[in-house]
Amino acid sequence: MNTEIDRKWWKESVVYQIYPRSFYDSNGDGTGDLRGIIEKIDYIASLGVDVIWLNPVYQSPNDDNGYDISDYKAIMDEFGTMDDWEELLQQVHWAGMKLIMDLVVNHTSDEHDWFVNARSSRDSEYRDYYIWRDGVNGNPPNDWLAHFSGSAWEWDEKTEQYFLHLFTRRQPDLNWENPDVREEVYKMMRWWLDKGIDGFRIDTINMFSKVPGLPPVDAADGKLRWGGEYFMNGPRIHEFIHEMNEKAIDGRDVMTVGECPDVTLDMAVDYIGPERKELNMLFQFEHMGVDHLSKDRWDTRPLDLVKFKDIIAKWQKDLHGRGWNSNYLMNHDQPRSVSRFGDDGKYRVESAKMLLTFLMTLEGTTYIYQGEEIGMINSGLEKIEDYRDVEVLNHYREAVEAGEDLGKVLEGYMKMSRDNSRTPMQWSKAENAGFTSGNPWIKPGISWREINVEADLASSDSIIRYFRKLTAMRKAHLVLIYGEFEHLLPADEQLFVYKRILDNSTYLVLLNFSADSRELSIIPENSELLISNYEGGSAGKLRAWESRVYKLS
Ligand code: ISL
Ligand code: CA
Repeated sequence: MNTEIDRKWWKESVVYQIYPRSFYDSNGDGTGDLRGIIEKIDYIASLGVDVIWLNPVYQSPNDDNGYDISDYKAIMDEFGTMDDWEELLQQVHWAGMKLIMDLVVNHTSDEHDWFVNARSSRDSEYRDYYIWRDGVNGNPPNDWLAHFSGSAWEWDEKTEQYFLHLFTRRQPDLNWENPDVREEVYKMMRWWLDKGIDGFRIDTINMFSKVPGLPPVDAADGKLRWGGEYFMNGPRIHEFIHEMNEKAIDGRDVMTVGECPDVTLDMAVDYIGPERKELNMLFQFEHMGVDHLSKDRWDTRPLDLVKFKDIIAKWQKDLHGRGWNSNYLMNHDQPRSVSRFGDDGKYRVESAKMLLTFLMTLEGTTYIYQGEEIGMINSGLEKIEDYRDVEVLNHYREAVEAGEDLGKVLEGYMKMSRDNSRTPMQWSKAENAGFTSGNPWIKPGISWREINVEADLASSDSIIRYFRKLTAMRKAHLVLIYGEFEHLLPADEQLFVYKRILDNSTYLVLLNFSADSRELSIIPENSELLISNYEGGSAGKLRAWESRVYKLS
């Protein structure tokens, strides 16, 4: 008897994430734009991906590269016009793909009309769209630390109150307790959906509901502290998301994926369990923490592979039948996956292919970030002048003030900063990686002359061609999408080995996460090798960063 599988297009999709500012510049002003994406649609479609996720393209003063939105219904001037966007949507659809938009509604820009109005007077009809409080003895209302340094509260001179901002001071938090705010958001979502988009990636969705009273973490010593427990997964969060689903999403054949830092597996089921009618999927961050000692982005340690495997296996097994995974190794907030989980030197090509094999053989929807298909490595920006990310710039200012060892600080940025993934997509060995004919808004990463789309396609060892095989393979073998995950050799410190099982079909995935070769004894004789990142067999041995997928039965 065959297991009933609940097939959905978004479960079978590979999502390709585009950071428009850095993808392709069509008019030589140094900034990527919508027409640039339109020019590259054939390339994207050729990869065999199904959905494009666009990072924010709305009007924004760009304090946080578009995550500070001043008009939800307008396109950022640098990126083009609404007509360009309409054309992009149409062309994506013509190419047989879908388009999802980034929805950023935990906060707006301080230049959004609502906020401009809200801060004009305590009596403004928009005052309650945001979160205002009096100070406490001349200090901010509580000790919460903002994500990108400093207090999460900003003093407003004119109306003499503080407003809350979990991110930069130019990203005031919306007050989700206010039903008018929620209605505005749902109305705006419907407006975009009516244009024919295929869903949303929803930014920081688990931060909408704050604990009433906004309690301090520890009022005693006046230090700033991480207040996550008071603004993540707050008391009304499920009510809000359920309502959002009901009022904007339900009844439409679209997908939603919510970004949820600090969500545990137990919590995840409440967000994505199908019967909950909240979200289809979420991005969890547990595996992004395995090379960290604390919540601090710069506080790193070597990758612990056993722990990494453990986390992945847990999400694979425990969500099976209860929710749907989102599998990713990087995005615009993370360093390059090859530099972080693979080998960005000698075995760059092998390890890039191995990591893609990993992403494409897990249960769940696969998310690939621009450049991952050519094994782009970290940017290698050595000077603070070369950085653009507000997170880095704020942190650096504090590090200077605190008299920290700036050499060390910069090393940290080279390893972990978000600009590692934000330098231009590397198209060719032409000046500026073929990204722009002008002056790029951020320098290309140091590797562009060797690592680029043109060079990759010219190579007999092409990662792109390997990735195309992976996308085709995944479509041809539903087991790779829906099959149950069985973890083998969990304590092995080099190999990640697992089976995928659906009814009578069993597949075996062998991944070498190291440069050392290893003898193998687990491959049955009559198995069929579906794909490997090495040419030519070596049956009894897994070579450096080798990956293989077998069909056992
Ligand atoms: O990157 C992170 C963990 O490594 C997160 O803490 C991240 O900052 C957080 O998940 C929120 O990210 C999102 O919202 C931010 C924006 O700067 C990010 O680019 C976006 O992905 C504020 O809108
Ligand atoms: Ca441009």
